[in-house]
Amino acid sequence: MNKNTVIPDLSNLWMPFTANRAFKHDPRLIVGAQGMYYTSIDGSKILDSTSGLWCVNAGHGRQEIVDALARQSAQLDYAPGFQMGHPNSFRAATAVAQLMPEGLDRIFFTNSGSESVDTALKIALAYHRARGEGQRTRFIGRERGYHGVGFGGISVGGITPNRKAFSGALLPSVDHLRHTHDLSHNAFSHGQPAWGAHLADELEELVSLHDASTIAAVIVEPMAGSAGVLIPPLGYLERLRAITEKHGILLIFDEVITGFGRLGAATASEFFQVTPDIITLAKGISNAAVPCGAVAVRRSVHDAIIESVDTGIELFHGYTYSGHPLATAAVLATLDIYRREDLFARAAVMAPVLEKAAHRLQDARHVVDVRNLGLVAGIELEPRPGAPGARTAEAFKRCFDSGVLLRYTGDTIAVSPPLIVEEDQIEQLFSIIAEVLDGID
Ligand code: PXG
Repeated sequence: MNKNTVIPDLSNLWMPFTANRAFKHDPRLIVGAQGMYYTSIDGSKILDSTSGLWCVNAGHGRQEIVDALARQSAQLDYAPGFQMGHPNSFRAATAVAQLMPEGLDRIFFTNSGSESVDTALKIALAYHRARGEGQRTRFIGRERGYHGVGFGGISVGGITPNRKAFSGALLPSVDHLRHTHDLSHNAFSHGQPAWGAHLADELEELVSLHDASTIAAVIVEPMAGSAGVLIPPLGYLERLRAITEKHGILLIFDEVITGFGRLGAATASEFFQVTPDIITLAKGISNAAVPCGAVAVRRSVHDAIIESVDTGIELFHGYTYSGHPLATAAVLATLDIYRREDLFARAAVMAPVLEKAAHRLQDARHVVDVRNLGLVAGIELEPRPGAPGARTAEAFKRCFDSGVLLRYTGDTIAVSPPLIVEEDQIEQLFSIIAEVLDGID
C-alpha cells in the first residue's frame, strides 16, 4: 500500500482555524495536486475552486516552480538577510515592484499575509515618527475586515470571533469604519454595487472625533475576501483615498488576496485605479509553493524613513526568513509564469464566464445573494434558523464528496479558482453547487 493512503495518527497536530474534533472524527486528507485538481487520500480528484486558500493562482504543481526550488535548494539553502543579501532577493523585489502601481516600488519581504500587515502598520508608525509626527499612532480598520492573525492584524481587523478571546490585549488606538455589505440595497449585484460610496464619508466623522493628527493609517481590503466576498461600492475606495490624502493619513490596501491577478489585473489598486500608499501582499506572490509575503511601499514613505537616520539601521524590523532564497526563487518563477501566460488578462477574460455561471444560482435553494468581481464569486445562503453557518458547512462537505473543494465563511460560499480555470470547469463547479444546495435543508 502506498504510504500516502495510510491515515496517520491525527492527535498531535493542533489544526489552524479548524473544528479539530469534528475534523479528526471525519478527516479529509489531500495527498497530491496538479493543475486545477487535488487528489484526496482515497485517490479521488477534487476540483479546486478556491486556489487552495486564495493562493495557488497559477494552478498546482507548476514544473517551472518545482525546478526553480530544486535548483535553489541545491545552490543556496539559506543566507542571512540582515546586513547581508543574496542576488535573488533583490531580483524578486524588482520583479514585484514592476507589478505594483507607479510609485510603490520599495519592497519589504515577509513570510505571510499576517506578517505583511504587521510590517505595514509598523512602517506607517515609523513614517510619521520620522517626519516629526510621532503622535499619529491610531489605526482605522473596518468591520468584517480580515488582516491575518497577528495582534496588529486582529486589532485592525473586524471579525468578531477572531478578536473576542484576545480582546483585552488588542492594540489600544484603533477605530473601525462600518462595512459596506447591505443586501437590502445590493443583493444580486453584478460587479461593484451601485449603493454605498457614502459609507466612506464615515472616515471624515472618525477624523473629526479623533483629530487627523492622531491617525497614522487606514487599512482596508479593497475587496474583502475572508469575511465573505464584500465588494466595494462604486466610488467608495476613491472617497477613502481622497479623505486620507486630505488629512495626511496613509492608506494601506491589504491585497493579500487581490494581489497577483485575482481581479484580472496585477493588483486591485490597478483594477480600481485607486493607489494607496502601502500594499500588503502574500499568497499568489509565490503561488503558495513556499510561504512568502511582501509589503510594497510608496517610495516617498520609504525615503522618509531611510533618510531620517544618518547612519545605521533605519527600520528595526525584519524576519529571519525575509527574502528567503527558496521563497524568492518561487516568487521569480511564479511571476515569470504570470507574465508568460498573461494570466491576469486571462482572469479578466474568464471573469464574465464566472459571473454568468454564478448568477445562475440566483434561483437556487437557500440563496439570498450572489455577488462577483474578477475571478471571485460569493454565494450567500439564508442561515438555517438557530444554526448560522450550518448550511454552508454541509454544502462544503457534500461538494467535497462530489469532487469540488469550496471555501465558506459564515453563510457565504466563496469561489476563487486558479486563473488557469477552463470554462467547462466553471460550469461543472456551479452545477455541483446548485445540485448540492438543492439536496440540503
Ligand atoms: N490579509 C488578508 C486580506 C487575507 O485574506 C491575511 C491577511 C493573512 O495572511 P496569512 O498568510 O497570515 O494567513 C489574509 C489571509 C479564507 C481564508 O478562507 C483567507 C485567508 C487565510 C485563510 C483562509 O477566506 N486570508
